Amino acid sequence: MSDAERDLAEHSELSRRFFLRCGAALAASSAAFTHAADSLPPELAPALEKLESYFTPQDKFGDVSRGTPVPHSLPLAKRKEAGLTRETWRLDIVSDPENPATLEKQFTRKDNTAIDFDTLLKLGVRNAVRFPKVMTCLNIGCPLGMGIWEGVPLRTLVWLTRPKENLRRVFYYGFHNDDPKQRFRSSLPVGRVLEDYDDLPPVIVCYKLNGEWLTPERGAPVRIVVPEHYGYKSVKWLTHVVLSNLSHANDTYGTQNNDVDSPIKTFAATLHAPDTAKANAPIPVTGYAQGGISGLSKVQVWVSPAGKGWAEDDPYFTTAPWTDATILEPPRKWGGELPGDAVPKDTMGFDAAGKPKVWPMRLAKAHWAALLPGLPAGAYALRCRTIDAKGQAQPMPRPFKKGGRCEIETVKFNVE
Ligand SMILES: Nc1nc2c(c(=O)[nH]1)N[C@H]1C(S)=C(S)[C@@H](COP(=O)(O)O)O[C@H]1N2
Ligand SMILES: [Mo]
Repeated sequence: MSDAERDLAEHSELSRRFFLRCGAALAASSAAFTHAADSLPPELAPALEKLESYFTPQDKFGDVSRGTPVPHSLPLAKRKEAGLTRETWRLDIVSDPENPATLEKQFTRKDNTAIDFDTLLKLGVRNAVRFPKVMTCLNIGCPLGMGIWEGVPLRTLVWLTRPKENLRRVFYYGFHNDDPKQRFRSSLPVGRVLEDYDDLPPVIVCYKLNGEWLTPERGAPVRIVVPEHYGYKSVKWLTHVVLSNLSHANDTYGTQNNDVDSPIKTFAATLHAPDTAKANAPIPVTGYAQGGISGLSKVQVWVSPAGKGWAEDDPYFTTAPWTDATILEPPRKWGGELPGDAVPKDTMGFDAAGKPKVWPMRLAKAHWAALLPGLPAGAYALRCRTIDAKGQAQPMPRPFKKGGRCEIETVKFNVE
């Protein structure tokens, strides 16, 4: 089995279905980018019309949820009983019995003091935030979806316990059929929960996506969302927050050889690339780039004759004749089933008119296009890569797969 196959096999049947849907979502998309791309060569128009929408409708997200059965597949009566509806949801916030933090107060179902959904929404009146973020699984090469996530900063809930000392880590988990073996846990240093350094949005206890309540599949009624991290930190069907004096990460994902301290990487991939192209006619190509923690400044492409090797001491093709693709402007239509197709008021990173303050956005997707010059008949390899905002070419500075997929994509095609 190849590494890619093994990764795939590690995931559920659901993720296999997701891969099939990746292509389907593209075919079903609307011409969101045509206006913004008016200045591009007309040969690109048909490919631009087929681009996916910028934001992803909740039910078009990829799903890699664990659980037998997966919690969102439970019938409504069961979900009610499990606290997976807005009316029945309860959140315990407790000290870790094994590494106790010193708290003045704890909130538990047992004592009938657990936080309910109304209380969460009341805290949201003054504290709620929303921000755009791409949801990507560390183990999968293509993002699961792009959304605007809304909720209450996790620290607002942490402060309710009036912590005094011995608090170094916050971990949290969600409903998994009351089976400790199925529990999916993630964690953060308390410093990250309490403070938003490097201009990051807060870690949130999230209840809305793209302006609507979370759907069961996206983690309803409440999930964690961590802006700068891969999906495994954003635990769904949240039931427990545990305040701990542990000094290191204790994520479920860490037990599977993943690097759980690596934030989202910058990388590019194609969406529309040719299987076969006509000789000596320009070739339209489109794709997306994920802006990681180090931002995104450029997307580049390079076509070379297939099968020809490259210098062994240059595994990342740094000396190849790459050329710049065009990063598309913000789309005319946002998609994602946003009410009125408008970015909700006060979304972080957007101005009062609902326009992004900077573009491309960090920790988000952008789309790109390139018109490759005509080629003589033959077999070719198309590659694309990003340059991040610090000038680092993909896959550097963190090329390791278990810190987030970012290998340079290769698409083979023929010219006839
Ligand atoms: N409770 C729970 N939360 C979870 C998971 C899970 O299996 N159970 N999977 C995680 C992983 S590995 C990813 S990549 C994201 C995916 O989020 P999405 O389903 O909204 O796309 O959810 C995360 N949250
Ligand atoms: Mo994941």
